[in-house]
Amino acid sequence: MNPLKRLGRRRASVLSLLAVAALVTPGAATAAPDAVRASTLGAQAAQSGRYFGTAVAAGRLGDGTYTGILDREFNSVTPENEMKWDTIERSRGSFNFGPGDQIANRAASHGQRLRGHTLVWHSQLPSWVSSIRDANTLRSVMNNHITQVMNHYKGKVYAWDVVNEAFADGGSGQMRSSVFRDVLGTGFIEQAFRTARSADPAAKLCYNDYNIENWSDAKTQGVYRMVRDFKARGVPIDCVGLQSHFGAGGPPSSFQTTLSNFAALGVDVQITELDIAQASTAAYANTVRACLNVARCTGITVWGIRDSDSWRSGENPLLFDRSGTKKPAYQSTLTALGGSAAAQRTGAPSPRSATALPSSFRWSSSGPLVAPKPDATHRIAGIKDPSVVYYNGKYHVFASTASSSGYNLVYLSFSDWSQAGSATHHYLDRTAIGAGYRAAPQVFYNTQQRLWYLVYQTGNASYSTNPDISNPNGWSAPRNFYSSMPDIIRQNIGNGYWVDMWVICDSANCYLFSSDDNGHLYRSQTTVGQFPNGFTNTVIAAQDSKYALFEASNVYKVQGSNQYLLLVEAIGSDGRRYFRSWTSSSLAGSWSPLAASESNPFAKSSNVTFPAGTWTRDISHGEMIRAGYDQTLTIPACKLQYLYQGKDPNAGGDYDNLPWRLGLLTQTNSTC
Ligand code: 9MR
Repeated sequence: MNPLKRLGRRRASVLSLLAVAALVTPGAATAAPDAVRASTLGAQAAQSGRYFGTAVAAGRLGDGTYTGILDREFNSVTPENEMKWDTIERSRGSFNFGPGDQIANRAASHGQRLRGHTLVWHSQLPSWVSSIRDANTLRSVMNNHITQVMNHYKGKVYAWDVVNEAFADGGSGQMRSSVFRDVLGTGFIEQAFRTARSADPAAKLCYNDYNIENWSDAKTQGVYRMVRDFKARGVPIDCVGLQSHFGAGGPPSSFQTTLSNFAALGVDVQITELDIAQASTAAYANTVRACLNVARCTGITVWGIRDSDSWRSGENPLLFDRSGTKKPAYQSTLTALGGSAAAQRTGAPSPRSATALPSSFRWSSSGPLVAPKPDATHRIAGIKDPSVVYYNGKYHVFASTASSSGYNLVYLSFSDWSQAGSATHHYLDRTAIGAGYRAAPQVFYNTQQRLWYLVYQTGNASYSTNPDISNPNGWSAPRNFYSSMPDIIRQNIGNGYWVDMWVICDSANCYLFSSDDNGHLYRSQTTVGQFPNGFTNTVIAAQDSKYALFEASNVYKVQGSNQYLLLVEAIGSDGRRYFRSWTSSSLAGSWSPLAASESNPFAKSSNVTFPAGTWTRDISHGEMIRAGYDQTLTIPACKLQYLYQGKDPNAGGDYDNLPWRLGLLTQTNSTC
């Protein structure tokens, strides 16, 4: 938003809005990015550089139906039991590599990669090991086992589950009791990883566990702390395996967050033992999408081929039925692996409609969570236009600071919303971003460039970059996306203002949206490779009357679906701010109304309850809490949360001096 334009704006009265018609998209929709659709799981996963694997049982390799599917569909293999301690070293010092070799050699001759599973595990452990009570003996037994097995499979195993399932279920967040922990202490994991690195420096070393998929679980947090500690101290670890044995609902809604947060520590993440009770199409697709949305999620392994091969066969959790026929979940998995581009290109209906957004919304609002913190040199009246990502265990919020003397930016971070009010405000005018007019920030991580971007308005569309989001002093000086205002905007802006720049990328292109406070939403585009340069082809992406399509547009990818969501802030007939919403199957496509009218708004005081007291009638400029933090701006389909600006309904006077505060909406009518 522009500081020069606001006097009297909130008093504007607005004629009734023709809000239900689809927004106009001049010209033909741009073709979806090209992708060649593959017909098998492995080949489709390979298009994004990932593998799709399965657990294999040596005892089934004589079954032609089994091997037929194995060789057709999968490009990675994990021995289900054949590399476990009770098979390989049943008695001390006597190694039996036969069944493991059978799988390893077969995988090599079929061009499938091999995950080694597993070196140190409390289960399927012979009693001669679990009865050792002397630490020196156990240490040398463990180190010898790791070294012998890794030496034997050197060059054949791409990644090893060095330690499996060492953490306890429940609320402790601690390691479970096992002979290794009880005799060697909690340092046994570090010891195992160090031994593994020296045995085969080329293999990726993973920690593998179950029930670590839900981000807030104590077990997840315990494993996260361990990996963070290993990375901080230089203990060798390359990957975390999330087994992902899911119930019928599929992955928890935080699954992608968990994958991203582990990945952000500097490790690969892999889904290592996927199976889902009853194998719903949506649950499988959601799992795949979460992985595809995280650059360092390098592969997915299902824990068996046919339902009859599964350790949970009573729950029919796999992709092929007992006769080896593809189940519906096979198709949704294949489609999800192809990403949205393939589905758009073929025009196929989304098999993931179960995760689509509802067509009306209800919300509950917090009280004001963040207020301005003026100091001697920052006379601030309002905090506005928040942008937020959850990264590395913290919310990182960027916002405009406003007063009648001008606008600039502020950064704060906190680990949960109860601490938002007490967080330190870092004024970004003290950094290379500099003083002067900067407003309406948007933050995301560019995974290709490994850089954070802060997009904001300066009169032009500007950005700064930073390798470390938590370091406010790391931002570069502003640079402009455009050399000057694009012609089409100059021709349509009238008496409006060029505001609220927003960047979102799919796998091929990045798009820059902006508003003109005159009923137009603009869109420019460049390729992912050229970003942040090369924004051209500016078009009117949507238009309506001035107050019906005012400003503060947001565009997101909806997780687990082919939907993009557009929100635009409007001014209602009561003069108050609210949001309208549309969806599209393509960022360059035309937008269809979702909850797009004053009587069925996306978010307005009329569909928000205020259990802590009605502190605002405006639901104004803000951002969704995302499922990740990268340039795809992916949001969950369920239990949406929206950080917004609101203000005392009785406040008046100079628009720039209004007492804006930040509050959080939580969706109350989520159906999933
Ligand atoms: O699928 C495996 C099954 O055949 C074995 O009987 C079982 C023994 O514990 O192990 C199963 O695989 C497990 C894997 O090795 C580790 N994570 C949990 C898996 C399912 O129990």
